[in-house]
Amino acid sequence: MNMMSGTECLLQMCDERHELEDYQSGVPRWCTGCGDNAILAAVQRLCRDEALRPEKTVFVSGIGCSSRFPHYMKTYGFHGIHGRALPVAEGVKMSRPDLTVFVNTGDGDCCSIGAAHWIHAIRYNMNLTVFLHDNQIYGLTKKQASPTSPIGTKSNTTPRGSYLEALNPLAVTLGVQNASFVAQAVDWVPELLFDIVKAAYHHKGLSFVRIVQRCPEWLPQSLDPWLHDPNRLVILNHERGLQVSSGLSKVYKNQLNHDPSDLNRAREIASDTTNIPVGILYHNPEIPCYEDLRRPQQLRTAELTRRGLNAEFDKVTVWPQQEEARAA
Ligand SMILES: Cc1ncc(C[n+]2csc(CCOP(=O)(O)OP(=O)(O)O)c2C)c(N)n1
Ligand code: SF4
Ligand SMILES: [Mg+2]
Repeated sequence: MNMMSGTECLLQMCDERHELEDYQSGVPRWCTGCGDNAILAAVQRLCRDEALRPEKTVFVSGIGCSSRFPHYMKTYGFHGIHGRALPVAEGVKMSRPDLTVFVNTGDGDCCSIGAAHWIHAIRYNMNLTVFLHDNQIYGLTKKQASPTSPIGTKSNTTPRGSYLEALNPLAVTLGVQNASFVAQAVDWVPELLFDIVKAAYHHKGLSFVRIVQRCPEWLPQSLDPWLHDPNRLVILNHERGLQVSSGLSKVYKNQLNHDPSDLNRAREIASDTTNIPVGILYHNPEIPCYEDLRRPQQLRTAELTRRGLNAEFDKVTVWPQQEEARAA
């Protein structure tokens, strides 16, 4: 048996205890009051509380203000291309199922250019934690309407106001086969944001969390009706979902006892566009993850990769004997 010395044991304990600073990298360049700051704080706290090993943790993003997220995490990260965060994350998870993989994507990134990847990622249900930073606008490129912009939004691409009802990311996700965890948070209630992020992390399968996020630069007042009236947030509580603290319950009194295993009720709740439902809409831990179906319990070792590559090269290699045989 491999016995650890006292010093080794102590070193390992120190190694497993992490502080917030162990996950913080650089100074975020987001605007003051941008909801992305609150999301970053919640996720860094999660990493600290769960003692995630930075070298075993990956943040993958697309392009956008929100997609700068991996730069601010002292973990592995991949700031990808617009709309392609999910397939990159799936590739990482497929070849390294031992890593914890998070995805940060914007409403343009996920629901517009990346919409096809979004649908299929839900169906594949790989073990990823996905945060949709939904500020209802293209922030980085300076105010173009996105699919989730409310009808009438004036922007550079819709100067007379957008004509279509906003796409509902919760309803879309809940409509796809194999959706296994769907939740909604708002950036301005940090306690609930953290609880939802934590529940998403603990789900095995694709956790989809839409976070309603403020963009004070381009849509400064758009969320004011919900921000200034706590009763317009419907807090979903349940013994199998979130348990809201008594302190928070004094402020957010509009609460709904919702069993997150009830898909039809989750769909009804998702369709409420007057209020913002906050909490876990749907949770089904029984749906298998694609990586487990494809390669149960098998880690991609260096030897396996070498064998696979050699087999591929062999298919196209022309050996000297074959050349000679062909010439004869
Ligand atoms: C293929 C491609 N098309 C367009 C762009 C330009 N572009 C960069 S970010 C972005 C939209 C970002 O909006 P969103 O995903 O909502 O993120 P936010 O900035 O709001 O966080 C666009 C259109 C690009 N980089 N690549
Ligand atoms: S433009 Fe909007 S989304 Fe981008 S950093 Fe500023 S407030 Fe945040
Ligand atoms: Mg956006």
